[in-house]
Amino acid sequence: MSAAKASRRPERIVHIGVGAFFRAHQAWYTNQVDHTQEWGIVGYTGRSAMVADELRPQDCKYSLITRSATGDHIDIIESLVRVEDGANVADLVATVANPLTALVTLTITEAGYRVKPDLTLDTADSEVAWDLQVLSEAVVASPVTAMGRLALALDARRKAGAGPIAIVSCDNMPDNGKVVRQALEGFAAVMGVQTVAYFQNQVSYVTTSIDRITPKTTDADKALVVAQTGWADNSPVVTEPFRDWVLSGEFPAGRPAWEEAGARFVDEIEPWENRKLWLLNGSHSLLAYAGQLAGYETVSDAIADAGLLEAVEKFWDEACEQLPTQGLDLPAYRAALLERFRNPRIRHNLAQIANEGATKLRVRVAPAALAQLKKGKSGEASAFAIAAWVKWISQTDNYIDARGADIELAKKASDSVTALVTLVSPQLAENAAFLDRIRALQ
Ligand code: CS2
Repeated sequence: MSAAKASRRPERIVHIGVGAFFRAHQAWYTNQVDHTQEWGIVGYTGRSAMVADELRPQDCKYSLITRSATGDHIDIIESLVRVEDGANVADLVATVANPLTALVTLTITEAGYRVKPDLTLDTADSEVAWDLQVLSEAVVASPVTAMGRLALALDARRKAGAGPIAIVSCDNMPDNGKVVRQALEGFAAVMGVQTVAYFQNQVSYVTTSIDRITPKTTDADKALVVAQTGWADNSPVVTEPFRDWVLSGEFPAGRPAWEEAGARFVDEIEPWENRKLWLLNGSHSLLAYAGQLAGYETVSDAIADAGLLEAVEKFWDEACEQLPTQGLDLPAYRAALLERFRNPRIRHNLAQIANEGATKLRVRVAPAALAQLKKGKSGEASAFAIAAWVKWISQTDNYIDARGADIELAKKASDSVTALVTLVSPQLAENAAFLDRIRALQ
């Protein structure tokens, strides 16, 4: 294990996927409530280790610029105490196996869980197949997927007798706790009965709905931090004032008092996660594709277009039909969303949101469409969102998607519309009228 930097906060939280969203959200909540400095976070990077190189020379501290429509507020976040390259699996294993560690949070993207549409581990994925070999000890090497690495680390915790632990997924997926559980159980199946029992009985899978719009940091943001604070921070993060975190599940080894910063602990999370996932993320994806096709670059530019605003409102109407009318205050939520999307000082690039469309649309847009079809309705507004993706992805090679190989195959199929919609939802692709709507919009 590499030498930990002397720090005031003990290492008690592990985070996998140190991106801007985590630094604006979970790290901010922890920083905000940890008055007694008991909760240090050790971060492991995702695909690129660049953020580790940026943060290490500054003891992992960084500036968080909270950007409202009228001004900026800068806080220094100190909850992150160490950042390691995610490929340093030995270090992750040692940190998770440390009895002081109480929880692991994850932002590894929707595609990072490597599950099939039925949410079980995708053993046909070549990297998952490799990790299964590693974890069954058929080959001596390190796992390469985030879930495979976590499975190895949790098993080391079991062997060390370090006690129970909570895993908290902070990715935009319905029932993300269950997704983690099923992915880990898929790996545990080749790791022995004691591992299976530990994953079932000693690991708590917390489900969460997370929300804070976090655009990419620009050079101008870095310059702003120097001008306002005098500190040449290598790695500031920009975010909006709004933030929300709803959690459901147990923390057997304790947790920071995140509720003091507004996090909500609930028994029934589904309505909250659907409200956020369908209304915010669904319309984000609609704007990402339809907005780029119309020549816009950012969310605030796209939502200023009357036609796109109408498309978003109609999509919200369809999605709201599937949400409970009581307790969610949907009109106020929609009004607040419009205000957030319109924040002219947040440059949230549509291209950034467009990444991983096949997986995102499956959870953000397909559920509303399927529910409409089930009621005998047309699902017109959801079809518009999916049609925008089909059109956009058919016209570009410049996209990021873990399912890129399948997308390219689908694009070459004789009926490419059906093939592409199948990637989003096989069930939707069985509905001829829905497909016709999508074709009409190509
Ligand atoms: C966005 C989200 O990039 C995307 O897919 O829809 O990152 C969105 O900004 C966050 O979920 C907001 O909480």
